[in-house]
Amino acid sequence: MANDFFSWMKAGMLAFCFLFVSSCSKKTGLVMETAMKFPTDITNVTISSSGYHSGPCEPSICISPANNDIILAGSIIDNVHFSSDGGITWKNTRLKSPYGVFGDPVTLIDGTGKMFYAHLSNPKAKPYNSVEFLDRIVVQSSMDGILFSDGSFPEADQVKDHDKHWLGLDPATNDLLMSWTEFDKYGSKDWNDKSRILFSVSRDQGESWSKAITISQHEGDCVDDDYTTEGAVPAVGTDGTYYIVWSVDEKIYLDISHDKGKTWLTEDRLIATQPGGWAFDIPGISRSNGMPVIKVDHSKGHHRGTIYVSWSDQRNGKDDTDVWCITSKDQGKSWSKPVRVNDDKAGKQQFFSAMDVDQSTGHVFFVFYDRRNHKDELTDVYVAWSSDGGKHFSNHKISETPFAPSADVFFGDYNDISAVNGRIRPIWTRMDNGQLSVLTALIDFN
Ligand SMILES: [Ca+2]
Ligand SMILES: [Ca+2]
Ligand SMILES: [Ca+2]
Ligand SMILES: [Ca+2]
Repeated sequence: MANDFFSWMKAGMLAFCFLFVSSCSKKTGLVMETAMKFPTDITNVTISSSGYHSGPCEPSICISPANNDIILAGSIIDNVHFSSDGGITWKNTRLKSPYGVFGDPVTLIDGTGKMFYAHLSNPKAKPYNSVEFLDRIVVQSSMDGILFSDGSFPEADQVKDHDKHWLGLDPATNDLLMSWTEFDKYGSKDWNDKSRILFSVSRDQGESWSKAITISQHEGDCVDDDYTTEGAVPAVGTDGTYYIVWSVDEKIYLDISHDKGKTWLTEDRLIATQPGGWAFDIPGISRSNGMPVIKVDHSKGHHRGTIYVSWSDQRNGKDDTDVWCITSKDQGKSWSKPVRVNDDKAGKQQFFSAMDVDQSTGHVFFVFYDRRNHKDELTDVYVAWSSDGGKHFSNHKISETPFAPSADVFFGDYNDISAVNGRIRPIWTRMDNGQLSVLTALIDFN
């Protein structure tokens, strides 16, 4: 959503372990659990920090599937964070584009190592005050993480507003999928102004984009709240099926395309409820979203083909936000009941969740803020891990120290996590004495 920024084991070793585990686990399912242990020696790395009451937040991160030492991250409003040593050191630059760079950073690296940074537009540099503001979703590309193209985009449109995109990759073709929300008028409280989900695909590594099409059936409002059709995320199945999930009206919907995005379901599939909606209040946080994430297991592991959808909500009460995960093993036809990802007792806040699947193993990783250890607004960061297809989740505190956010400081809308070949890199925002920073943790299964 638009940012209220101004107003307020190394691969070889892992493959060996995986082969060992998968041959053993045919005899007993317990072997996989004991053979791989969550790393205990975890270091936090500060990627970037800046001035009082403003600074980097809302981070996105992606490890290159082509070279696990290469990592591209972004944070608002226009920050690029690049590492070539697996996240130990970072080079921070500012992204520029003739179309403007206005937050909602989404980074992705394809199978050839080409990097993408998608963001909101602001061509006239007049946020909220020009018809060009939010006229397109811009995708800038780079081969080195430093020099970026001006950007490509589905056709611009100065009548509507385009916001809250996510990218997905088809690992078989390197096609780039994008889904986002089209607002008739961003922020409008007029019920005649509607919101809907759009889709476009690039089949030439981000050089050009197909004409955007509307895929959602039920329109939402334009308030940028629970009844706004928002939080669309695309993913590709092992058979090339396209999937997109989003949230509206306290429900999570799935859309499916069997023809590479040309046509979609004419009735979107309701796959879960989200009591309280995707927008909710967390004490000490300026605003909080629990929008869904979708990932598919493309590994050769036991759970290959499983589709995972995760989100957070307040079904257990306003003081007890939880992270949820559902799975489908039949191409999205049927879904499991929601499983609670955080494993603490009831009554504490878990929020700002993100998820990724390590395609070398099919293991699923989540990152979220967690207040289970505190009676106040002190906040830790946890990573949860499932190696059994989303039935059980182990939880691990990965922040070295807790922090306390402040509701008068814009904290962004999300955190992120990337998992490739046993290398897990969450990214999150923290605050110390009014100063915002984004951090990662070095989590390596080796
Ligand atoms: Ca945002
Ligand atoms: Ca549809
Ligand atoms: Ca709500
Ligand atoms: Ca909770």
